[in-house]
Amino acid sequence: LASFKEDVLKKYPPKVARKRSKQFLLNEFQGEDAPLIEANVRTIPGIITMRGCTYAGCKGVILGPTRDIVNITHGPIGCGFYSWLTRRNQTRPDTETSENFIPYAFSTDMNENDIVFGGEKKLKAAIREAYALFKPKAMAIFATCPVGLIGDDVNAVARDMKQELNDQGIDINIFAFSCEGYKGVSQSAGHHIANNQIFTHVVGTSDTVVEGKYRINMLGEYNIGGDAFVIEDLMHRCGITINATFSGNSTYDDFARAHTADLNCIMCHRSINYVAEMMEIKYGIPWIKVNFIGVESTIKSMRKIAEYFGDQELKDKVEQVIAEEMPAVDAALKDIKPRTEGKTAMLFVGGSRAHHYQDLFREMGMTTLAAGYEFAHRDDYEGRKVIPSIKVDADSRNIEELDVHPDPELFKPRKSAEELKALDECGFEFKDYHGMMPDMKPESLVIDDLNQYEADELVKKFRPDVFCAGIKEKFSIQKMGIPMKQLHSYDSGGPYAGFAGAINFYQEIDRLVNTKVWGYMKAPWQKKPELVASYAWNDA
Ligand code: CFM
Ligand code: HCA
Repeated sequence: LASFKEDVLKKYPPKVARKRSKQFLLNEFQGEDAPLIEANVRTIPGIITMRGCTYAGCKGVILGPTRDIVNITHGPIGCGFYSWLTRRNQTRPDTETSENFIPYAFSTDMNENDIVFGGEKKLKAAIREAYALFKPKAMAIFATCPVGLIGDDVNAVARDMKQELNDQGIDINIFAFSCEGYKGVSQSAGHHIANNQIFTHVVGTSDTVVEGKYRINMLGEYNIGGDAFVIEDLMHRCGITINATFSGNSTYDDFARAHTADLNCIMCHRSINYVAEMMEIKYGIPWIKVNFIGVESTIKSMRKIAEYFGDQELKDKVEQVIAEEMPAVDAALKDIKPRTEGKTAMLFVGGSRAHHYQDLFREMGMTTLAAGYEFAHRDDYEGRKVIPSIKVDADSRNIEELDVHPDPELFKPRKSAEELKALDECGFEFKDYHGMMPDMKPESLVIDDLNQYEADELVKKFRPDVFCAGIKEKFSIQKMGIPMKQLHSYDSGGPYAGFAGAINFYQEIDRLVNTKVWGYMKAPWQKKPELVASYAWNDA
């Protein structure tokens, strides 16, 4: 593995090799002292990165899964089209007539004329038209690259249009996002821009309190392939109320009353951890890291939530639900493990799944040889303890940090000082995330912002039994005869969360790594040189 890094870097010009070298390491360390890895830095031009853009992170990832906000892309049609449902985020409206705009892609369809003469008028017309057709309670406007380049002011348009409609007696909230694709290093900047605006314009604006003894928010769970439905079912059976999810299967009203929950649970740390911090400061809601990918992690997370509330009744209920689920899990593992044990995987995904899914592979007896994130930050690799030492560069400064204070009316501590102390003494961890590297084997490879060339080299050299990444990697990997599983869209599979999801995953991976089809990838003449055709070319 160590020589692999050297071999790969040799192909780059010296300056590129020096930069890549800091994002590419052997996970050798003792205990919690993970080595420093460079992350959240710009991709070197010319490299075929796996990353997406800031607009994708804002519109596609954070706001995409909301069902009753009309999300209008101000830009050329491709931006709106390609961020529309490719992520397989699902939603379940309360009734057949409840608002659901997810099946629609709203866009101003900017063309050359708008680029030359400005697109603000067209955007205003689009907002009026969308209002007349759908009468939504909220609209969100997203800037794409050309909007920033020509200087259309989406925030001013949102303000003006909100005023115009409010003046007609219409109760509507309209807000905009300066999430031009180039604004940050990756999707991660888009998450931050989206979350800041939702926190500023929506959270805390409703005083509806949902009934329930144990009321939590689920942050960073986007209901890909129906994952949130599985988690909702588990929580419901335990007697836990999900007050708001950011943002899988969510509504505008869920966000508006998010400040009333008693605990924030973070699934995807990368895309939202700062919202939990801000909600704690402003409203007094503590937060914990959870993970519902993998059976052991699901159990740990359920017990952690129960421990936070502390009631024996809840703890018993959680144990009962776990006991109901485990026989099917044990039976599935007993079936598949003899075929998956000892096999190997590589995972290169976004900002949290490359870590979370290692748990599922471990349960199947499989080893992760190499893993990395597309756009996570150092804390997602090394743990939150490194946050104070992360350099603030020009790109990070480009993304606004909100100045948050306790809300004079809405701040309410959820636990007394004694209760917090008692939890602390039992080893209960608030606001912590240990990151990916401490969970990986010392001899594994960790590579940030993997690119096409490096992915090809990894596969050629180590021939893993399965390679997990996204659509851009899918076919080049499969053409090398290695099964490829998309861990973004789940291909057409899922859900993979919770117990039922884990069983799905075990069974799919078992089929994928054991099918004989990959052995047929070589054409007959590649295996038998005597079949190679020879051509005679006659110039005459
Ligand atoms: Fe979080 Fe996500 Fe991910 Fe992410 Fe994404 Fe995604 Fe992902 Mo694709 S929010 S960081 S920006 S878990 S869309 S649901 S699959 S890259 S690992
Ligand atoms: C995004 C969305 C994406 C892309 C997945 C992929 C997703 O980053 O814009 O490259 O296959 O999960 O849909 O991450």
